Amino acid sequence: MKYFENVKKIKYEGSKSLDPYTFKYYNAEEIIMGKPMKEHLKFSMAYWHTMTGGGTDPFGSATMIRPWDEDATGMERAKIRVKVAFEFMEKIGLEYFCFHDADIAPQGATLEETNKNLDEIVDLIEVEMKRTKIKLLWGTTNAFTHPRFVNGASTSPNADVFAYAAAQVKKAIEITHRLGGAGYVFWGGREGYETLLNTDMKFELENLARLLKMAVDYAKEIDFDVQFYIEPKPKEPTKHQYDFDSATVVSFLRANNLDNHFKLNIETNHATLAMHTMQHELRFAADNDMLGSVDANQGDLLLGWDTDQFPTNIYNAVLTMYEILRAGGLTTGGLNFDAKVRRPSFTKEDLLIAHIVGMDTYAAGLRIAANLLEDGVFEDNLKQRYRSYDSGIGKKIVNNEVGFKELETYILNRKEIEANESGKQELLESILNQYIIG
Ligand code: XUL
Ligand code: CO
Repeated sequence: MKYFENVKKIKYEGSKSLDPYTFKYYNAEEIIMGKPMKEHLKFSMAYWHTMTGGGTDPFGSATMIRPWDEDATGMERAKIRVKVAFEFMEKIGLEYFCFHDADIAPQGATLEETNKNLDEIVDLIEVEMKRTKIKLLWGTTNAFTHPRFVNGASTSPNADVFAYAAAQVKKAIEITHRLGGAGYVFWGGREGYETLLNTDMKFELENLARLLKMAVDYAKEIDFDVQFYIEPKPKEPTKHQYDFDSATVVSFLRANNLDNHFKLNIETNHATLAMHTMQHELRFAADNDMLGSVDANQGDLLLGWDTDQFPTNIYNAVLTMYEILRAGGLTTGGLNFDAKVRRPSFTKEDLLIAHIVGMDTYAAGLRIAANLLEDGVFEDNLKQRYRSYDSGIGKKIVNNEVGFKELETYILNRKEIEANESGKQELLESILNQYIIG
C-alpha cells in the first residue's frame, strides 16, 4: 500500500535512540520473567480510533482527513481501510486488533444489508489475518451511535430496540467467531440512565442480564469458546452508567450467575472517571478472578470526561503491569490501545508515534514491575504488615475459631493491645521511585 510505504518496520534501538520511529524500551522477543515481552503485553490496535477516528469534538469537525479515506467512500473505503490497518499493524509490530461491527463496514438501510456488508469486509480481514498472522483480541458491537439507541440498547424501554440489539450482538459474535477472536466485549454504551423520574432501573438491569445470558447461550450453541468481558465505565454517555466500576460489575455478574462466563476489560481512563486508580480497578477484578483484559489509555485528571489519550504515564504503566504480573498475567486478554491522537495531531506520522510511545511506556512499565515483583518489594512488606494473623488470636480469627464472646474474653485478659506500626507509605513510594528512575 502506498500510505506507509516510506515507513520502515519499527525496531528496538534502546533508550538512547534519537530516532522517533524506533522503540526505546519495547524489545518484543526479550525475555522478562520467563516470557517474551510481546507475550506479556499483547498490544492491540483499536480499529475505531486508529482507522476511523477523524478528530471531531463537540465544537469542531474532523481534522484528521486520512489520505486513505480520500480515495473512496462507502464499501470501497472500508476495504481500503482493511489494507491500511494491516499494513500499519505490520509496520509497528502490533499483533492484535479490536473492532466494533460498525467500525469495519458501513451500515446499510436494513440489518440484512448491514450484515452483508460485514460479511464482505470480514472476508477481506480474514485474508489479511492469514497473510500477517495478526490476531483478533476481541470484537464488540456498537449499539450506541445510531439514533435507535437513544434510550439504551438492552436497557431501552422499547422492546424492538432490545430485539435489534440482540440481533446485532448475534452477528458480531458470529464474525468474531469466524475471525478466531479470543474475546468479546460488552461496553455498556448507552446502558444507563439520566433520571429515575422516567426509569425503571430494576427492570432495565434485569434486561441487561437477559441479553448477556442470551449471548452466553448463543456462543455455546455455535461452539464458540470465547471469553466474554464487561468493560466498566461510570459515566458518559449517560449520567449513571450501569457498569460503573469493577466492584459494581463483579456484584452484578455474581447476582445474575454470570460470573463464570465473564471477566472484566478494564480501561485506565474509565478508572479515573470512577475516581479510582487503575491499580484499584485491576486489583479488585484480580482478587475476584475476573481480571480479563485492559484498554490501555490515559485520561486527564483535570478533565471530567473520557479523553482516551495514548498512555505515556510511566508511573501508571508500572502499577498496571505490576497488578497484571501479580495476578499471573492476562490469559485471553491483552493491552488494547483504546486511545486516540489529540485533534491537532492530525498527521499519519502522529498515529505511528502515538502507538510507539504507548508500547514503550508499557514495556518500560513491564520491566520495572518485574523487578519490583522479583525483589518482593511490596510482598515482603505486606507479609510483615499482616503477620499478627499468622499465629495466636489472629490465626484463630482467620480460621473462624472464635466469635465475639471469645474475642471479648481475649481482650479482657490482656493488659494492653499490641502497638500499631507505621504504614510506611512514603518509604514505599520512595523505593518505587528508585525502581522507576534507577
Ligand atoms: C468507550 C469505550 C469503548 C469500548 C468498546 O468509552 O471505551 O470504546 O472500549 O466499545
Ligand atoms: Co474502551
